[in-house]
Order: sequence, then C-alpha cells, then structure tokens
Amino acid sequence: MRRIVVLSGGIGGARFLRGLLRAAPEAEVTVIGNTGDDIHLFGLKVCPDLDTVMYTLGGGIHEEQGWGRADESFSVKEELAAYGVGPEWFGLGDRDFATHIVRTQMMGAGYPLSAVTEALCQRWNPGVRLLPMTDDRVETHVLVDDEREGRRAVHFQEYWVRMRAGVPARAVVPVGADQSKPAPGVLEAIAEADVVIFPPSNPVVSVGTILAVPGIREAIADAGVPVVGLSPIVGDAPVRGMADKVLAAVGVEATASAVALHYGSGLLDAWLVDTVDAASVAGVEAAGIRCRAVPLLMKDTEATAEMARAALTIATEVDDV
Ligand code: FO1
Repeated sequence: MRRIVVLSGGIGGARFLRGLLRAAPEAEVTVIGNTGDDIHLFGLKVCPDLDTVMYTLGGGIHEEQGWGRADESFSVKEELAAYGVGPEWFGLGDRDFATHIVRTQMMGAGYPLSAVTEALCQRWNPGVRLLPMTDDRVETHVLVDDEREGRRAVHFQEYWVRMRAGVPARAVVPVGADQSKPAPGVLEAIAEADVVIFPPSNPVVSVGTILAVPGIREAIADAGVPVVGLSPIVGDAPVRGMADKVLAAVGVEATASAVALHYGSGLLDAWLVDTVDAASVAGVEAAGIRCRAVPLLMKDTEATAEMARAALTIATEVDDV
C-alpha cells in the first residue's frame, strides 16, 4: 500500500492523516481536500478544510480548537469590527489572515487554487500532496427554515458556525459542483492509487461534496483498488461536529451502518466501525461491504495510527480476495 489517496474534510480528516503518516511513513499520500466549505470574506478567499489539513500536518494548528493557527491574535478582526465590518461570527485570526491574503493575491494574479495550495504547502511541508478537489468555485449551501425569514439558503459556514446547526437542514447543495472539474492531479492520483481512504470526515458536507465533483466518484469506483472508510459516527452520534444534522438532510440515519450503506457497496469495499458499534458489523457485511469493529476514537496520534493500520489491513484483505 505505497500510494494512498485520502478524501478529506477539515478537523477529522486532518487528525486521521496525522495518524496515517505515523502508521505508513514510507507511503506517498495524496489528499483530495474538500473546498465546498470555502468562503469569501473581506475580499479574501478562505479555504478552511485545506488550511486545517495544511496547518495540522505542518505543526501550525491550534490543537484544542482543531482549526485556525496556534498562538493566534485577533487584532485585524477587532479593527474591522470597530468599522462595523463583519461577519463577527467567523473567527479569522491575524496569522490566518496572512494565508488568505497570499492565496487571494496569487489567485488574483491568475494562479489556480491547486497551484496556490502547492505554494502555501512549500512553507508548511505537510508530508502529503494536498490537492483541492477542484479549481472551480463550489460553495455548499444549506436550506433552512428560518423562523423570521422562512425557507432560505445559507452558506455552509453560516449554518455551521453562526447557527451551530441549530435548526434542521432541509437540503445540502454543493452549488457549482455539477459544473466543476477535478483539479489537476486528482484523477491521476486516484488511478495510480493502491488504496483510497474515506477518513472519519463528514459524509455529506466533506466526503459527499468531493464525490459530487463529476468524475471523482466514477474514478474511485473504476480504479479497481480497495476503498476503505472509517465511520465518523460512534455509538449513534458524531465523534465531533454536527454530522447528524446534515445526514438528516439526505435522509440518512446517524449510525455507523447507515453511513456505510449511504456510500454503498458500489463505492465502498470495506468499513471500520467503533467497537461500541460491533453489533452493526453483520448488517454492513450483508450489504456486501467487509466490516470490522476497532477503536475509532482519535484520542492521540498513536490511537489514530492504530486506526490507520486497521484501515490498511482491511484494504489488504479486500485486495487478496
Ligand atoms: N469554526 C468555528 O466553529 N468557528 C469559527 O469562528 C471558525 C473560523 C474558522 C476560520 C478559519 C478556518 O480555517 C476554520 C474556521 N472554523 C471555525 C472551522 C470551520 O468552520 C469548520 O469546522 C469547517 O469548515 C468544517 O470542516
């Protein structure tokens, strides 16, 4: 399993990658990052999931928070607020601002997001090849019923951060995805992979959005290599975040087995559930997906590396069949 492709969202994907790099230090890891969470603020392009992967693997992440920079200050945000310029609900720190300024400047000069991401990674040396899923603009919107304004679509970050997913999501729409193309290198990496991994990232707004880029799902299904997923749901609740809120929008129960069936045996060859969900193994296997129960809490890098080893082991079993 030398060439590994991982479809990653933000915090869960980034932490899993840290364990994977410990478990397989010799592997060539390509990360296809979700960009549906991207948001344009103050004229700057912010890519939360790409940055979370880059900072986490590059040693610059705010560890407790899981996003944003360590040792951060918020002078720019405070100065903007003093001018009455928001949104105040989105915490952009001073160090983080620099990343968005460099990215926006390079894109203004004509570089695609993939080239800009490569340039930013030259500073952070994440130890993986980090590719955005697409160079095209895709923005995840969430349809909500607003008490005052009725049904309306809000940007994913507004739903997630400002509303804290506090109202039911009626639908999740990756706006622009149907017109987008995979970024350079994405399809090639999948075609050359020995294994494709879905980490415990959000199955709807992270992995689901990546799979919504035309060509990516097909390339994975056609690659003829093991596709292994790790459940982001442990004991019928998301390990972190609010995945259950957006799962409901696509009619999927927040259980480890329902998420496996949502990906489906046409895409997924193997699935890891937590030991507390061992009872769901038989049902997943009955659906044609090899399944094992192993500890899935990313308590520290070693526990996470153990999860990655389990993913690579089950991939080998699939390969041997
Ligand atoms: N998450 C929050 O809960 N509150 C924030 O203010 C916030 C700001 C933020 C800024 C930059 C960044 O890269 C990520 C940020 N996040 C914040 C995390 C982000 O909203 C989500 O966790 C991801 O988009 C989901 O993958």
